[in-house]
Amino acid sequence: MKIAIVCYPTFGGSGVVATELGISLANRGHEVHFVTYRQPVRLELLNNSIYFHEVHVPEYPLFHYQPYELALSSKLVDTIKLYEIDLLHVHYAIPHAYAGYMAKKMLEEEGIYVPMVTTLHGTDITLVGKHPFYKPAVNFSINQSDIVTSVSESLKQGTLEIFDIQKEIEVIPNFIDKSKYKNSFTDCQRSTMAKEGERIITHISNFRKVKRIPDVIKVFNKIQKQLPAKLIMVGEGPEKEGAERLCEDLGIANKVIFLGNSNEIDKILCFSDLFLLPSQTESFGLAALEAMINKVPVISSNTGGIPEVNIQGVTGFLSDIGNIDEMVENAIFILKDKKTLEEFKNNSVKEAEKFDILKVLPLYEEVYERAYKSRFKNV
Ligand code: GMT
Repeated sequence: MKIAIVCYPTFGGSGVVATELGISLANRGHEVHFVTYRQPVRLELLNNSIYFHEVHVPEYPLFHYQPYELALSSKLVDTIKLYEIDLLHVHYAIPHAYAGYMAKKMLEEEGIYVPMVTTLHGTDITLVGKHPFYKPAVNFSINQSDIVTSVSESLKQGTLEIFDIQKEIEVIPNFIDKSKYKNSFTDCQRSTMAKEGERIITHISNFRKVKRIPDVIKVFNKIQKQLPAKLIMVGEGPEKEGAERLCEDLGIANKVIFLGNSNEIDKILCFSDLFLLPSQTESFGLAALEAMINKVPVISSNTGGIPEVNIQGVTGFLSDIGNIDEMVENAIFILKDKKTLEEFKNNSVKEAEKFDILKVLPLYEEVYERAYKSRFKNV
Protein backbone atom coordinates (compact mmCIF):
# COMPACT_ATOMS: atom_id res chain seq x y z
CA MET A 1 0.00 0.00 0.00
CA LYS A 2 1.16 3.59 -0.58
CA ILE A 3 0.76 5.46 2.68
CA ALA A 4 1.25 9.16 3.44
CA ILE A 5 2.13 9.84 7.07
CA VAL A 6 1.72 13.27 8.58
CA CYS A 7 3.46 13.91 11.91
CA TYR A 8 5.60 16.30 13.90
CA PRO A 9 9.26 15.72 13.07
CA THR A 10 10.44 16.43 16.60
CA PHE A 11 12.16 14.41 19.34
CA GLY A 12 9.99 12.07 21.35
CA GLY A 13 6.28 11.36 21.50
CA SER A 14 3.99 11.17 18.51
CA GLY A 15 6.74 12.04 16.00
CA VAL A 16 8.81 9.05 17.07
CA VAL A 17 5.82 6.69 16.98
CA ALA A 18 4.90 7.88 13.48
CA THR A 19 8.47 7.62 12.23
CA GLU A 20 9.13 4.16 13.64
CA LEU A 21 5.78 2.99 12.31
CA GLY A 22 6.59 4.33 8.84
CA ILE A 23 10.02 2.67 8.81
CA SER A 24 8.52 -0.66 9.85
CA LEU A 25 5.76 -0.39 7.26
CA ALA A 26 8.39 0.23 4.59
CA ASN A 27 10.30 -2.86 5.81
CA ARG A 28 7.09 -4.83 5.31
CA GLY A 29 6.86 -3.77 1.69
CA HIS A 30 4.68 -0.67 1.87
CA GLU A 31 5.68 2.62 0.26
CA VAL A 32 5.72 5.35 2.88
CA HIS A 33 5.68 9.11 2.33
CA PHE A 34 6.32 11.40 5.29
CA VAL A 35 4.81 14.84 4.88
CA THR A 36 5.92 17.38 7.46
CA TYR A 37 7.96 20.58 7.88
CA ARG A 38 11.33 18.91 8.59
CA GLN A 39 12.84 15.49 8.12
CA PRO A 40 11.70 13.51 11.18
CA VAL A 41 14.45 13.10 13.77
CA ARG A 42 14.57 9.30 13.69
CA LEU A 43 14.19 9.07 9.93
CA GLU A 44 17.74 8.54 8.79
CA LEU A 45 17.26 6.36 5.76
CA LEU A 46 15.44 7.54 2.70
CA ASN A 47 15.17 5.01 -0.12
CA ASN A 48 12.72 3.93 -2.78
CA SER A 49 10.16 2.89 -0.18
CA ILE A 50 10.61 5.82 2.25
CA TYR A 51 10.13 9.37 1.02
CA PHE A 52 10.12 12.71 2.78
CA HIS A 53 8.15 15.67 1.42
CA GLU A 54 8.88 18.97 3.12
CA VAL A 55 6.08 21.43 3.76
CA HIS A 56 7.24 25.01 3.17
CA VAL A 57 5.31 27.95 4.49
CA PRO A 58 6.28 31.04 2.53
CA GLU A 59 6.61 34.18 4.67
CA TYR A 60 4.35 37.07 3.77
CA PRO A 61 4.32 40.34 5.76
CA LEU A 62 0.52 40.42 5.92
CA PHE A 63 0.42 37.17 7.86
CA HIS A 64 0.67 37.61 11.58
CA TYR A 65 0.51 33.80 11.81
CA GLN A 66 1.93 31.63 9.04
CA PRO A 67 -0.81 29.35 7.60
CA TYR A 68 0.83 25.93 8.09
CA GLU A 69 -2.42 23.96 7.70
CA LEU A 70 -2.97 25.56 4.31
CA ALA A 71 0.52 24.67 3.11
CA LEU A 72 0.21 21.15 4.55
CA SER A 73 -3.14 20.43 2.91
CA SER A 74 -1.85 21.71 -0.45
CA LYS A 75 1.30 19.58 -0.10
CA LEU A 76 -0.88 16.57 0.71
CA VAL A 77 -3.02 17.12 -2.37
CA ASP A 78 0.07 17.34 -4.61
CA THR A 79 1.82 14.36 -3.01
CA ILE A 80 -1.25 12.14 -3.02
CA LYS A 81 -1.85 12.88 -6.71
CA LEU A 82 1.78 12.56 -7.79
CA TYR A 83 2.50 9.30 -5.99
CA GLU A 84 -1.01 7.86 -6.23
CA ILE A 85 -1.21 7.46 -2.47
CA ASP A 86 -3.79 4.96 -1.18
CA LEU A 87 -4.18 6.14 2.38
CA LEU A 88 -3.44 9.05 4.66
CA HIS A 89 -2.41 8.45 8.29
CA VAL A 90 -2.24 11.58 10.43
CA HIS A 91 -0.59 11.52 13.85
CA TYR A 92 -1.67 14.13 16.39
CA ALA A 93 -5.02 15.71 15.64
CA ILE A 94 -3.88 19.34 15.67
CA PRO A 95 -3.70 20.56 12.97
CA HIS A 96 -3.02 17.36 11.05
CA ALA A 97 -6.53 15.87 11.03
CA TYR A 98 -7.92 19.26 10.05
CA ALA A 99 -5.43 19.71 7.19
CA GLY A 100 -5.95 16.08 6.15
CA TYR A 101 -9.69 16.58 5.95
CA MET A 102 -9.23 19.64 3.74
CA ALA A 103 -6.90 17.69 1.44
CA LYS A 104 -9.42 14.87 1.25
CA LYS A 105 -12.19 17.26 0.26
CA MET A 106 -10.06 19.00 -2.38
CA LEU A 107 -9.15 15.62 -3.87
CA GLU A 108 -12.78 14.50 -3.86
CA GLU A 109 -13.54 17.47 -6.12
CA GLU A 110 -11.19 15.83 -8.62
CA GLY A 111 -12.76 12.39 -8.19
CA ILE A 112 -9.94 11.04 -5.99
CA TYR A 113 -10.89 9.36 -2.72
CA VAL A 114 -8.26 8.89 -0.04
CA PRO A 115 -9.27 7.47 3.35
CA MET A 116 -7.83 9.15 6.44
CA VAL A 117 -6.78 7.39 9.65
CA THR A 118 -6.24 9.72 12.61
CA THR A 119 -4.18 8.64 15.61
CA LEU A 120 -4.75 10.59 18.81
CA HIS A 121 -1.60 10.91 20.91
CA GLY A 122 -2.43 12.77 24.08
CA THR A 123 -1.84 16.47 24.38
CA ASP A 124 -3.78 16.96 21.11
CA ILE A 125 -6.76 16.00 23.30
CA THR A 126 -5.93 16.44 26.98
CA LEU A 127 -4.13 19.78 26.87
CA VAL A 128 -4.39 21.64 23.57
CA GLY A 129 -7.37 20.05 21.83
CA LYS A 130 -9.86 20.74 24.59
CA HIS A 131 -9.08 24.46 24.67
CA PRO A 132 -12.27 26.30 23.61
CA PHE A 133 -10.33 28.02 20.81
CA TYR A 134 -9.59 24.67 19.16
CA LYS A 135 -12.29 22.33 20.41
CA PRO A 136 -14.90 22.69 17.61
CA ALA A 137 -12.28 22.17 14.88
CA VAL A 138 -10.70 19.19 16.68
CA ASN A 139 -14.11 17.64 17.36
CA PHE A 140 -15.05 18.08 13.70
CA SER A 141 -11.87 16.65 12.25
CA ILE A 142 -11.90 13.60 14.53
CA ASN A 143 -15.46 12.84 13.46
CA GLN A 144 -14.54 13.30 9.80
CA SER A 145 -11.69 10.77 9.96
CA ASP A 146 -12.45 7.40 8.41
CA ILE A 147 -10.87 5.54 11.32
CA VAL A 148 -9.73 6.98 14.64
CA THR A 149 -7.17 5.27 16.85
CA SER A 150 -5.88 6.17 20.29
CA VAL A 151 -2.60 5.11 21.88
CA SER A 152 -4.21 3.99 25.16
CA GLU A 153 -7.52 3.04 26.69
CA SER A 154 -7.18 6.01 29.04
CA LEU A 155 -6.84 8.46 26.14
CA LYS A 156 -9.84 6.88 24.42
CA GLN A 157 -11.99 7.42 27.53
CA GLY A 158 -10.64 10.96 27.95
CA THR A 159 -11.48 11.79 24.33
CA LEU A 160 -15.03 10.45 24.70
CA GLU A 161 -15.49 12.54 27.85
CA ILE A 162 -14.12 15.78 26.38
CA PHE A 163 -15.55 15.66 22.85
CA ASP A 164 -18.77 14.69 21.18
CA ILE A 165 -17.39 11.77 19.17
CA GLN A 166 -19.66 9.87 16.79
CA LYS A 167 -16.96 7.47 15.67
CA GLU A 168 -15.63 4.38 17.36
CA ILE A 169 -12.16 4.97 18.77
CA GLU A 170 -9.90 1.93 18.42
CA VAL A 171 -7.02 1.49 20.86
CA ILE A 172 -3.69 0.60 19.27
CA PRO A 173 -0.95 0.99 21.87
CA ASN A 174 2.43 2.51 21.20
CA PHE A 175 5.16 0.00 20.48
CA ILE A 176 8.84 -0.75 20.62
CA ASP A 177 11.10 -2.63 18.23
CA LYS A 178 12.46 -5.36 20.48
CA SER A 179 14.97 -6.61 17.89
CA LYS A 180 16.82 -3.29 18.04
CA TYR A 181 17.66 -3.79 21.71
CA LYS A 182 18.87 -7.38 21.60
CA ASN A 183 22.58 -6.68 21.88
CA SER A 184 22.51 -3.29 23.46
CA PHE A 185 23.45 -4.40 26.96
CA THR A 186 27.00 -5.42 26.14
CA ASP A 187 28.67 -2.11 25.38
CA CYS A 188 27.31 0.21 28.09
CA GLN A 189 29.76 2.96 28.95
CA ARG A 190 28.54 3.39 32.47
CA SER A 191 31.88 4.53 33.86
CA THR A 192 31.78 7.67 31.71
CA MET A 193 28.77 8.88 33.67
CA ALA A 194 29.11 7.64 37.24
CA LYS A 195 31.52 6.17 39.73
CA GLU A 196 31.48 2.54 40.82
CA GLY A 197 28.60 2.00 43.25
CA GLU A 198 26.65 5.07 42.15
CA ARG A 199 23.10 4.51 40.90
CA ILE A 200 22.17 6.26 37.66
CA ILE A 201 18.70 7.78 37.49
CA THR A 202 17.36 9.15 34.22
CA HIS A 203 14.59 11.42 32.99
CA ILE A 204 13.85 12.05 29.31
CA SER A 205 11.21 14.49 28.08
CA ASN A 206 10.46 17.71 26.25
CA PHE A 207 10.76 19.62 29.55
CA ARG A 208 7.25 21.04 29.40
CA LYS A 209 5.22 21.92 32.49
CA VAL A 210 3.16 18.75 32.12
CA LYS A 211 6.30 16.68 32.88
CA ARG A 212 6.60 18.19 36.41
CA ILE A 213 10.36 18.66 36.07
CA PRO A 214 10.76 20.12 39.60
CA ASP A 215 9.35 16.83 40.95
CA VAL A 216 12.07 14.93 39.08
CA ILE A 217 14.74 17.06 40.76
CA LYS A 218 13.10 16.90 44.21
CA VAL A 219 12.73 13.11 44.05
CA PHE A 220 16.35 12.76 42.99
CA ASN A 221 17.52 15.15 45.71
CA LYS A 222 15.95 12.97 48.39
CA ILE A 223 17.25 9.74 46.84
CA GLN A 224 20.83 10.97 46.68
CA LYS A 225 20.71 11.76 50.40
CA GLN A 226 20.18 8.06 51.06
CA LEU A 227 22.43 6.44 48.46
CA PRO A 228 25.13 7.56 46.02
CA ALA A 229 23.44 8.55 42.77
CA LYS A 230 23.62 10.67 39.62
CA LEU A 231 20.71 12.11 37.65
CA ILE A 232 20.81 12.35 33.86
CA MET A 233 18.32 14.79 32.36
CA VAL A 234 17.79 14.33 28.63
CA GLY A 235 15.82 16.76 26.47
CA GLU A 236 15.16 20.43 25.85
CA GLY A 237 12.21 22.63 26.72
CA PRO A 238 10.88 25.60 28.66
CA GLU A 239 11.35 24.06 32.11
CA LYS A 240 15.03 23.25 31.65
CA GLU A 241 16.47 26.55 32.86
CA GLY A 242 14.39 26.46 36.05
CA ALA A 243 15.51 22.88 36.62
CA GLU A 244 19.17 23.85 36.38
CA ARG A 245 18.57 26.66 38.87
CA LEU A 246 16.75 24.32 41.25
CA CYS A 247 19.73 21.93 41.17
CA GLU A 248 22.05 24.80 42.09
CA ASP A 249 19.75 25.96 44.90
CA LEU A 250 19.63 22.43 46.31
CA GLY A 251 23.41 22.09 46.03
CA ILE A 252 23.23 19.07 43.72
CA ALA A 253 24.37 20.65 40.44
CA ASN A 254 27.47 18.42 40.43
CA LYS A 255 25.28 15.31 40.56
CA VAL A 256 22.89 16.25 37.76
CA ILE A 257 23.92 16.06 34.11
CA PHE A 258 21.81 17.90 31.54
CA LEU A 259 22.44 16.35 28.14
CA GLY A 260 19.98 18.21 25.90
CA ASN A 261 18.22 16.43 23.06
CA SER A 262 19.85 13.18 22.10
CA ASN A 263 19.69 10.64 19.32
CA GLU A 264 21.42 8.18 21.63
CA ILE A 265 18.60 7.48 24.04
CA ASP A 266 19.36 3.75 24.01
CA LYS A 267 22.97 4.29 25.03
CA ILE A 268 21.88 6.47 27.94
CA LEU A 269 19.18 4.05 29.07
CA CYS A 270 21.61 1.18 28.75
CA PHE A 271 23.52 2.36 31.82
CA SER A 272 20.51 3.70 33.75
CA ASP A 273 19.14 2.02 36.88
CA LEU A 274 15.87 3.91 37.26
CA PHE A 275 13.62 6.13 35.14
CA LEU A 276 11.55 8.96 36.62
CA LEU A 277 8.27 10.06 35.01
CA PRO A 278 6.21 12.07 37.52
CA SER A 279 4.03 13.73 34.80
CA GLN A 280 0.82 15.63 35.43
CA THR A 281 -0.74 13.77 32.52
CA GLU A 282 0.58 11.21 30.06
CA SER A 283 -1.59 9.45 27.51
CA PHE A 284 0.81 6.52 27.28
CA GLY A 285 4.34 7.31 28.40
CA LEU A 286 6.45 6.15 25.48
CA ALA A 287 9.57 7.30 27.34
CA ALA A 288 8.74 4.81 30.11
CA LEU A 289 8.35 2.01 27.57
CA GLU A 290 11.69 2.91 25.98
CA ALA A 291 13.26 2.79 29.44
CA MET A 292 11.68 -0.59 30.20
CA ILE A 293 12.87 -2.27 26.99
CA ASN A 294 16.35 -1.12 28.03
CA LYS A 295 15.89 -2.90 31.39
CA VAL A 296 15.19 0.26 33.37
CA PRO A 297 12.40 0.18 36.00
CA VAL A 298 10.10 3.18 36.28
CA ILE A 299 8.94 5.42 39.11
CA SER A 300 5.99 7.38 37.79
CA SER A 301 2.76 9.10 38.59
CA ASN A 302 -0.41 7.01 38.21
CA THR A 303 -1.99 9.35 35.68
CA GLY A 304 -3.58 8.74 32.24
CA GLY A 305 -2.26 5.75 30.33
CA ILE A 306 0.89 5.20 32.42
CA PRO A 307 -0.68 2.33 34.43
CA GLU A 308 -1.20 0.53 31.10
CA VAL A 309 2.60 0.49 30.69
CA ASN A 310 4.26 0.67 34.12
CA ILE A 311 2.91 -2.15 36.28
CA GLN A 312 2.72 -1.47 40.01
CA GLY A 313 5.25 -3.51 41.97
CA VAL A 314 6.42 -5.34 38.85
CA THR A 315 8.16 -2.90 36.50
CA GLY A 316 8.30 -0.09 39.04
CA PHE A 317 5.86 1.88 41.15
CA LEU A 318 3.15 4.49 40.57
CA SER A 319 2.15 7.26 42.97
CA ASP A 320 -0.34 10.08 43.03
CA ILE A 321 0.82 13.16 41.14
CA GLY A 322 3.21 15.16 43.33
CA ASN A 323 3.62 12.49 46.03
CA ILE A 324 7.37 12.98 46.14
CA ASP A 325 7.98 11.16 49.42
CA GLU A 326 6.29 7.99 48.20
CA MET A 327 8.21 8.13 44.93
CA VAL A 328 11.46 8.42 46.90
CA GLU A 329 10.51 5.53 49.18
CA ASN A 330 9.71 3.31 46.18
CA ALA A 331 12.86 4.35 44.34
CA ILE A 332 14.99 3.41 47.35
CA PHE A 333 13.17 0.08 47.59
CA ILE A 334 14.17 -0.74 44.00
CA LEU A 335 17.70 0.65 44.18
CA LYS A 336 18.77 -0.44 47.65
CA ASP A 337 20.12 -3.87 46.74
CA LYS A 338 21.38 -5.55 43.60
CA LYS A 339 18.96 -8.46 43.77
CA THR A 340 15.82 -6.32 43.93
CA LEU A 341 17.10 -4.02 41.19
CA GLU A 342 17.87 -6.99 38.95
CA GLU A 343 14.39 -8.38 39.53
CA PHE A 344 12.74 -5.09 38.52
CA LYS A 345 15.06 -4.75 35.54
CA ASN A 346 14.13 -8.21 34.27
CA ASN A 347 10.43 -7.61 34.84
CA SER A 348 10.63 -4.32 32.96
CA VAL A 349 12.08 -5.79 29.80
CA LYS A 350 9.63 -8.69 29.93
CA GLU A 351 6.65 -6.35 30.22
CA ALA A 352 7.98 -4.03 27.49
CA GLU A 353 8.23 -6.94 25.10
CA LYS A 354 4.44 -7.18 25.15
CA PHE A 355 4.49 -3.95 23.12
CA ASP A 356 6.78 -5.29 20.43
CA ILE A 357 6.15 -3.77 17.03
CA LEU A 358 5.60 -7.23 15.54
CA LYS A 359 2.43 -7.44 17.64
CA VAL A 360 1.27 -3.87 17.03
CA LEU A 361 2.06 -3.35 13.34
CA PRO A 362 -0.52 -5.90 12.11
CA LEU A 363 -3.17 -3.94 14.05
CA TYR A 364 -2.37 -0.83 12.00
CA GLU A 365 -2.25 -2.86 8.79
CA GLU A 366 -5.70 -4.24 9.53
CA VAL A 367 -6.99 -0.70 10.12
CA TYR A 368 -5.45 0.42 6.81
CA GLU A 369 -7.10 -2.48 4.95
CA ARG A 370 -10.48 -1.58 6.42
CA ALA A 371 -10.06 2.12 5.67
CA TYR A 372 -8.90 1.33 2.13
CA LYS A 373 -11.93 -0.86 1.50
CA SER A 374 -14.17 1.99 2.63
CA ARG A 375 -13.15 3.88 -0.54
CA PHE A 376 -15.41 1.57 -2.55
CA LYS A 377 -18.37 2.73 -0.49
CA ASN A 378 -17.44 6.34 -1.08
CA VAL A 379 -16.66 6.54 -4.83
O1 GMT B 1 5.21 13.79 25.68
C1 GMT B 1 4.87 14.80 25.09
O2 GMT B 1 4.50 15.81 25.64
C2 GMT B 1 4.88 14.79 23.57
C3 GMT B 1 3.60 14.20 23.08
C4 GMT B 1 3.54 14.12 21.57
O3 GMT B 1 2.45 13.93 21.07
O4 GMT B 1 4.52 14.23 20.87
O5 GMT B 1 3.48 12.90 23.67
C5 GMT B 1 2.21 12.29 23.70
O6 GMT B 1 2.25 11.22 22.76
C6 GMT B 1 3.17 10.16 23.09
C7 GMT B 1 3.16 9.16 21.95
O7 GMT B 1 1.90 8.61 21.73
C8 GMT B 1 2.74 9.53 24.42
O8 GMT B 1 3.61 8.49 24.76
C9 GMT B 1 2.80 10.62 25.51
O9 GMT B 1 2.33 10.07 26.73
C10 GMT B 1 1.92 11.79 25.12
N1 GMT B 1 2.16 12.89 26.07
C11 GMT B 1 1.20 13.31 26.90
O10 GMT B 1 0.08 12.84 26.94
C12 GMT B 1 1.62 14.42 27.81
